[in-house]
Amino acid sequence: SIIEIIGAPIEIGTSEPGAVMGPAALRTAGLVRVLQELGLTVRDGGDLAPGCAPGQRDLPAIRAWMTEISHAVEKALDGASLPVVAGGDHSLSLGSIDGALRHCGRTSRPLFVLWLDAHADFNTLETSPSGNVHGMPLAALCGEPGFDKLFDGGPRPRLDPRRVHLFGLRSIDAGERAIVTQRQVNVVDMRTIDEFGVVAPLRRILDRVAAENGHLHASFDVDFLDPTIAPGVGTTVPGGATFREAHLIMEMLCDSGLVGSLDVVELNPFLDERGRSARVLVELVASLFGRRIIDRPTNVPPLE
Ligand code: DIR
Ligand code: MN
Ligand code: MN
Ligand code: MN
Repeated sequence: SIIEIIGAPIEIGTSEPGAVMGPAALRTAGLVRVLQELGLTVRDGGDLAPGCAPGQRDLPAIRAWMTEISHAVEKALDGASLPVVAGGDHSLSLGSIDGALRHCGRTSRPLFVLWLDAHADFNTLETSPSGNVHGMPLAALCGEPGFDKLFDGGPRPRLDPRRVHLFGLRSIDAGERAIVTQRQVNVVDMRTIDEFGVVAPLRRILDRVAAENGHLHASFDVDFLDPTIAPGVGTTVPGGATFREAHLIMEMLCDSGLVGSLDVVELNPFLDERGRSARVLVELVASLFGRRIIDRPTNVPPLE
């Protein structure tokens, strides 16, 4: 299918300026070119522009952005394209997942979310220590109370927290921790990855999505990666995924054929070191969309 790049230059959800430059840095690092080199058809419609001043961080601006992002993602999916939302801070997932939920509702497929992130992003306005919306999108999407003003009004689809898979978690606030547990959100934290690696836990998730014929939305926060390979993000947390772990995850996602939509979020070029993080992200996206060292039989059996 056609890959549709949707630029969402926002930093309304974070207190660290610079994420507005994310989409531009991803393009500069070759996001469109690497996908074209794989023989894929890429449509880059440029950046969304809902008409608020850049840097505007009030509620009407958030609502305008989320509505715009949601519509763009829904439209791409309805047209059988695969949307890649290039951010911009993680609040953009309020829009992208809302759009994916609307599409899935119409096609009666369950939506699963793979949240590759050091954080759970499950804070509510009450539990958030920072007040930053990029730490809240999953809580809002899953219907925790207090978020109605972030959305357009009108009925909105809810994300099932039991279909959310946090992956790479290593920083969680006390209040959101209680909610994550109570709502039965699935968690593959860094301890699990240290003990079992990425392959076994990810295979379980992918098997589940396949068994339920689900649409998988992958949301990739730069801080999932270790800061030594990706310093260009406002909230680095030590002990993140290595390049090889992240790369293997992308290859497994590619082999699964299950990813129907993707966010690439939180890249902050202002904090990056000479484009390093942007280039790593582009490499990873290329692997997700089929770049491989050499072709191999699908479903390579586990070495036992
Ligand atoms: C923190 C940081 N839990 C907060 N969250 C981030 O502000 O709610 N998410 N950085 O990616
Ligand atoms: Mn579809
Ligand atoms: Mn995040
Ligand atoms: Mn994060």
